Amino acid sequence: MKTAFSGIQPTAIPTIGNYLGALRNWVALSKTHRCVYSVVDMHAITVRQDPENLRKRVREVYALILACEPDPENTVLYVQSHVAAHAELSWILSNYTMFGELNRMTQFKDKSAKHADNINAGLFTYPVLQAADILLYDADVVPIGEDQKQHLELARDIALRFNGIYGNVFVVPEPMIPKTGARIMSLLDPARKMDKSDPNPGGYISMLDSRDAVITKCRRAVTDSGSDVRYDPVEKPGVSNLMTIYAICTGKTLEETESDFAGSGYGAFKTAVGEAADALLDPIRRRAQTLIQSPTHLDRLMAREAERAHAVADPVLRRVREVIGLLPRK
Ligand code: ATP
Ligand code: LTN
Repeated sequence: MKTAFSGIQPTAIPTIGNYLGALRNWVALSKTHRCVYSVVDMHAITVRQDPENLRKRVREVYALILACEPDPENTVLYVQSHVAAHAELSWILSNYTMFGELNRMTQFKDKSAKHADNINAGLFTYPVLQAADILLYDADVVPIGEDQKQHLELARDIALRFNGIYGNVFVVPEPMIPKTGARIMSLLDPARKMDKSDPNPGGYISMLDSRDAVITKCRRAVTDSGSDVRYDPVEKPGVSNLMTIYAICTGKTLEETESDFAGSGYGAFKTAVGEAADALLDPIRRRAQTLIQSPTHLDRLMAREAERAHAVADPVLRRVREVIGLLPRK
């Protein structure tokens, strides 16, 4: 069985963008791969977090992933900071990553602009920790949205550089980016990606939004002038984004979506998008709400899963320590 690894930040409740771009594939891969999935709390602290809120979010995001029902036989789901090997490998790999490489990362540039008062070193070295996450589990494939492609390429470059010096220590991972849904755009600004940390909640559909909120947000989504429901991301980015959401939620093609709404106008179309999104999210939301009510159960699961993750990561870390010449730890 090949291995898949991916992570999600507990910065906010995941959105339908996170689901369609990434989580949906996490679940699909769990049928055919050994999967290791992580709530990456150490990545989340590159942006200032309220401690109480962070604890709450980690449990909520963990519950939401469980509620998406990846196959438990093949899946390890753990909290990143519970496995110390991530921090250690990240430090080691930072010595095999060039300043110029990190300086080209568009996520760093975007987040620096957004958090101009806190452009810290962790924000800069964030992709090194991400490379450590992936390489620690000998991952063959990494299911992600389009925005993470550049980080994955860097992780591959680091692995190849390291292997070039020390032999085949790391598996070089491949990204898995879906053909549709890899970049769901904001409902209020179709030029920007839908972001779970958007200060305006009207821009995203959270996976825990109520049915009413989902439908209202879709009805208020920015569309384009004209009235035909036609897929054209350049001329009609707002409508095309809603069509993508509708098509994936209902399992229809974009052509079928176009013909379903021929001549019906934007009003009816937007309501139908909201209903389709709600139908997809409703069972996940219900399961997640039940799990969130039992924090002690979640904490017990997290402890068990951290041990399982540690058992995979530790031999890889030992391999790395040995090839670079660190004396073994007794
Ligand atoms: P933040 O706003 O805190 O940076 P985010 O919404 O970008 O969060 P992440 O936790 O960074 O979410 O990403 C989790 C996964 O979801 C990643 O694989 C990422 O590529 C994917 N993803 C994020 N936003 C979108 C989107 N708008 N469309 C499709 N996939 C997305
Ligand atoms: N950087 C990613 C989250 C992330 C990740 C990973 C994704 C951290 N570690 C390892 C895939 C593999 C993000 O911002 N979406």
